[in-house]
This record gives sequence, structure tokens and C-alpha cells, in this order.
Amino acid sequence: MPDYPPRNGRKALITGITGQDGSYLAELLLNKGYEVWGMVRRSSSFNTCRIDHIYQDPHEPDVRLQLVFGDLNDASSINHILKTVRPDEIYNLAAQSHVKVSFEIPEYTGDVTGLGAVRLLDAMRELGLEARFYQASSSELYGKALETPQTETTPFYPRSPYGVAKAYAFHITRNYRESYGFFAVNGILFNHESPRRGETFVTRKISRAVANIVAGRQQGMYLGNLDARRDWGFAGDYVDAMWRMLQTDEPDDYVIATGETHSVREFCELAFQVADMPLTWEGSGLDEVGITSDGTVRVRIDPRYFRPAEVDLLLGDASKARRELGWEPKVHFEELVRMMVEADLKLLGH
Ligand code: NDP
Ligand code: GDR
Repeated sequence: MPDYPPRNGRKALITGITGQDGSYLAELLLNKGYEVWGMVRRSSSFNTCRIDHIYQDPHEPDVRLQLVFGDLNDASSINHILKTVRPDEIYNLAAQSHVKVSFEIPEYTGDVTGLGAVRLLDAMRELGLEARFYQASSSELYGKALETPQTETTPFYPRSPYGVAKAYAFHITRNYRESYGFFAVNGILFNHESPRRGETFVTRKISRAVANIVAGRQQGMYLGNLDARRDWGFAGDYVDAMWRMLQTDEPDDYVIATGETHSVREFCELAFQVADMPLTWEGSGLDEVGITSDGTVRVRIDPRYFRPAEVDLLLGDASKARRELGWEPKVHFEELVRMMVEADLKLLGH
């Protein structure tokens, strides 16, 4: 078992503990002496690979990490978990979090990503549970950004069923704060990535493709909109901001971002540079993918990855978080790209 500091007497519940952020947040809280409870979904195959390294057999003495079955679609499981665990802090990270997929399953996305938040909040109200509540809000709320950079006061204009569901979750969190005096906060986090990022988000899709091409397992790559710009940070830095938001005197909402924006094209070009592989966008037709005779990798655009409505430009201003939470990002764009490509190369033995 990892050597954790003495217990700090506090219990945290994380929904979405098996996801990218859940795994980093669980590590952070365990290293601060919390007892961590994670809600996991039943799956026909193991879905805990991101937390296997911190998993503890429940028979071990002084167990710090406990997993319980539940689902954000299922209010009875949520009520049961809150009643039995009675956490001091709740981090609601669970969601159907893929923007493109939300266009295929809009109702389900609304149910999990939107209504999931109110199921938790209302269970707290029913039980009279005075836990502090963190809602994983998103820069997707800004969508067709009405001002740049985006701050806590920029109006929302979501552009996907996912963004709309997150808007509901944002407002219901604020509403429970104002209606019932809950310590409930929204972290409006801009994109954050890591070697644990889901494989179908664009950054990880690229870093994996680079590694696969180096290893001779993949020929070329297909992408969608190369001109979309995102403010990409490192997930490990961002979970620290989540924790800080629950330690303040007064609950409030905060933007978390690096303040730098880059296009998908730039991310891709840098990722191939890290592996020292030349890349070309030249040529046309989906069949013209693969590696040219001089070893240059061709990347092609496949319209199937376009979204019915796109978010073109995100750039966050995290001044309030810097000022009031003492938070700032440590990892910047180039280091992030390098970290992800090197991690995927290492996974394949390179
Ligand atoms: P992931 O997609 O990696 O993780 C999502 C988690 O939610 C997984 O643990 C998943 O479980 C769980 N989950 C999905 N549906 C349900 C459900 N019905 N009931 C219970 N659990 C469920 O997301 P991230 O870690 O990247 O993001 C964490 C949160 O932050 C999400 O809410 C996301 O929308 C939000 N966010 C993320 C940003 C980012 O850039 N990463 C930026 C801003 C907000 P399983 O493993 O079983 O699928
Ligand atoms: P995003 O992340 O939609 O910003 O949501 P994603 O990595 O999926 O897309 C970023 C941008 O890249 C463009 N793109 C592609 N995207 C994917 N997935 N696959 C491709 O092949 C591809 N080619 C180009 C997209 O069009 C888009 O513009 C993420 C999620 O983590 C959300 O849960 C979170 O709320 C937001 O970040 C902030």
C-alpha cells in the first residue's frame, strides 16, 4: 500500500473516479490524508485501469480508498451512497464527457451530465448533508465565445448537447447555493489533458497515433477540424484547483485555464516533431494517407470528425483563481505535448 500521511479526518466522494480527472484527484486527496470514496459503474470488463495503482484490497488495514457501485442516472444509488458514506466533500466529475458523442446521444448526455448534478444536490438536501460540493463545469459553456478571453462573467452560448447539459448543471449548482445556502461551487475548467486522457479526445488521439506510427503499428492519421483552438492545460494541475475551490471561506465559481491558445494543427505538428517525424498535410482524398517514400507521415482530414456545430476558439482568463485561490498552471503547452507523446512512446517500448 502507498505510504499516505496520517488521516486528516475528512472523507471525500468522487463521482467519475475512473476517468482522467478522477484518478489524479484521488491521488491528490489520498496524499493529503483524506479517506476517498469513489463511485464506479458496473461494467462487463474492468474499467478501473486509471486507478489500479492506488487500489487497495478492502481487507487491508487502514484502507483509504473505497469503491462503491453507483450511477448518476440512478437516484437511489446516489441516495444510498451519500447516506452510508456521509462525505465532507463531494466532487461531481462523472459525465458523458465527449462533445461529438453528445450529438449522437443527446438525451442520455442530458440525463447524466445535466440531471446527474441535481440528483446529487437534492440527495444532499433530503439527507441534510452539509458536504461541500464541486461541480465539473466546462469551457464548453462559452461555446460560440461572446468575448475573448473568457472569464467568470462571460455569457454562455453552448454549442452541443454536452454544453447545454453542462449549462443546466452549472446553474442548478449555483441555484442550490443561493436557495439553500449550500457550499456548492463550479470550476469552469478549460481543456486539460495528460497521458491518462481518453483515447478519443484529439490530443490523446494524436499522441497515440505518433507512437503507433513510430512503432510501425499505424499508417498516417485522420483528423477533423484542424483550425479549432483550445486552451490546453495539464490535468494534474487542474485537480489541485478543484480542491482549492472547496477550501475557501465563501463558495464561488472560478475559471481555470492557462491563458494560451493553440490550434489542433499546432498540437499535431508539435507532437510529430517530438518524435522527430516529418509530417505533411499535402495531397487530397481520404485514400492518400500513410507514409511517403521519404518517410513523411501524411495526415488527412475526414469530415466524419466534424461536429454539427463547432466551438472555434477558447482562451481562458484565470486571474480570479490566481488571486483568490493562489492557483496557477505549472505545465505549459510544449511540455504537455512532449509529456503525452513520450508517455505513449514508452507504453509501446520506445
Ligand atoms: P472522463 O470521460 O475521462 O471521465 C468521466 C467519468 O465519468 C468516468 O469515470 C466515467 O465512468 C464516469 N461516468 C460516465 N457516465 C457515468 C454515469 N452515468 N454514472 C457514473 N459515472 C459515470 O472525463 P474527464 O476526467 O476528462 O473529466 C471529468 C469531468 O470534468 C467531466 O464531467 C467532464 O465533462 C468535465 N470536464 C473535463 C474537461 C477536460 O478537459 N478533461 C474540461 C472541463 C470539464 P467509466 O470509466 O465507467 O466510463
Ligand atoms: P473538446 O475536446 O470537444 O474540446 O471537449 P476534443 O479533444 O474532443 O476536441 C477538441 C477540438 O479538436 C477538434 N478535432 C477533433 N476532436 C476529436 N475528438 N477527434 C478528432 O479527430 C478531431 N479532429 C479535430 C474538435 O472538433 C474540437 O474542436 C473536451 C472534453 O474533455 C469535454 O468534456 C470538456 O468539457 C472540454 O474539453 C473542455
